[in-house]
Amino acid sequence: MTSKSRPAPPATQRARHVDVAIIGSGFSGLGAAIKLKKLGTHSFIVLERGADVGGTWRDNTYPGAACDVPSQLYSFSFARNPEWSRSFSAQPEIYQYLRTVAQDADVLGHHQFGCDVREARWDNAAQQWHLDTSQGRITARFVISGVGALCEPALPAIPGIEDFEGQLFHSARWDHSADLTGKRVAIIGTGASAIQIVPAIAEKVATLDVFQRTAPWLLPRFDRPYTGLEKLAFKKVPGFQKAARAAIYAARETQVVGLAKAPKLMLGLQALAQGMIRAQIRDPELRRKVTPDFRIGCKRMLISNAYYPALDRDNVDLVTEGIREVRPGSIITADGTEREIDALIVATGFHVTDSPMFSGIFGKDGRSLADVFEESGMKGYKGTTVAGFPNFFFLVGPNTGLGHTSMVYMIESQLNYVVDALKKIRKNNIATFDVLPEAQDEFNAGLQKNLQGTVWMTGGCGSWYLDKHGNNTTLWPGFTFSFRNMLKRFDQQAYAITVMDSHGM
Ligand code: N01
Repeated sequence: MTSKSRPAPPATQRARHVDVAIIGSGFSGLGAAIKLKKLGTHSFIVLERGADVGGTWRDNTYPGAACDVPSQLYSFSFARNPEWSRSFSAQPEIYQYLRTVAQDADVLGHHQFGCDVREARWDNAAQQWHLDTSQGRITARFVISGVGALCEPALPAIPGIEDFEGQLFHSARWDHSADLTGKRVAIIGTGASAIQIVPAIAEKVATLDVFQRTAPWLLPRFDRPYTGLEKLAFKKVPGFQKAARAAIYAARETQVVGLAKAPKLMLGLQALAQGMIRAQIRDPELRRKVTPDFRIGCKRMLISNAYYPALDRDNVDLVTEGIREVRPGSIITADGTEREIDALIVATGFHVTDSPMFSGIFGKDGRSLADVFEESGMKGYKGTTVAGFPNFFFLVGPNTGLGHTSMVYMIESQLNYVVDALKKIRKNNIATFDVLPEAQDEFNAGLQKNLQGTVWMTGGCGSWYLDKHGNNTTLWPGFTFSFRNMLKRFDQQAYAITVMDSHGM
């Protein structure tokens, strides 16, 4: 398709045209850019609202931020990084890794930073996407969403919170100008972010009130620095790092059996977690409060050796009373107790199944992803395409999340599918593809069947894995290698296809 085939808009309004517009430059968007660069057949641009690559690893700079997936798995297979300093990397190292990968792959020149995509709209007539961005209009034959699932911080709707006069910020937007030393601090939430923040700040603050709505299950964190010998072996011994990676991958993958196939097998892990509570907490009342009332694995299992000891400190209080309101200098709990504070950290997670990004993407019927998901739930085909949204790839789309291993593996599987699709599209002169609703429905029926009986559905908890109807629209319920196999090839027969006419339209 060329710009000659359409009436040209006035020069002042002319949009820049590319074959592929990638939105976001975290692991998924960056991975897409690298694959497209390697493919070498499509012009592309990466639209990134931040000032750098890195996504969540650029944005989440809170004290203690680190990965709970082993470093060996939390890296691209094509950039394994023999330099990891520890078995579980901290945020600065992962961020730097992504920057280095972007540089080495020479894709930074394709990035438009500080570019906020406000709207993406499919144009049936022109068979392309129109993107309205903070830096002007762009048209693209294909859009790859790489915005990720954990990019839009969710703020709690607590009465009075907007009138709080102290320092207030979300864990994913840490205010580094705020010095918490000697301050009375409160943190709302006890998820993966909070359990890293609490031990990192407990020593320096005067008091720390940790507001817990639901106690999480915690397991030990087997983190350690790599020895010089290991690093040398990663770098110099052919196949060593690959083998280490494969062994960790296999060990992690076995967890699927307990999580998805036979949740009772998770009881052993639960016993380990209970033992950790007994070993690390002296106060019986605190032990009771931190013991979850649901089956392990139902919500994300957290790993930390430092969280319980931090809670056990004299200046830290775990508050399990609900929050009634926030006042300019305090929090009032449901029982009427007032807790005076200087700073409030909200570690309350992200908009996952209700991302604001969904309301800015409009498909072929003029309906937004938000409208479509509102009506039928967050559904896609193989987690990567959505019926009614032609020429659109959704990385980290519906039901691609994991509770046990690395998302990078899932992202790379999706990228295989995208690359194969782009090759076939080119070879077969395809103008548009749109997944058939019946193929999508059949896929989701199978998926939801597989989710029945899993710990995420039967474990007795609510979590961000579930949407407001109680459906699990975020997690992949099987082995990750089955996901990879499923996405090996772009299955054209599942799509409504149009081919280019003689004018390239
Ligand atoms: O967010 P969360 P997160 N009043 O949604 C509570 C990834 N991650 O930022 O459980 C009171 O898990 C909420 O309570 P409840 C990882 O995938 C990875 O911690 O809903 N409390 C919960 O305790 C993770 O799953 C790493 O009852 C409220 C907490 O806030 C995802 O990010 C590190 C509330 C939110 O927990 C999100 O983790 C960090 C309210 N109104 C994060 N609203 C790695 O290591 C919410 N809560 C890779």
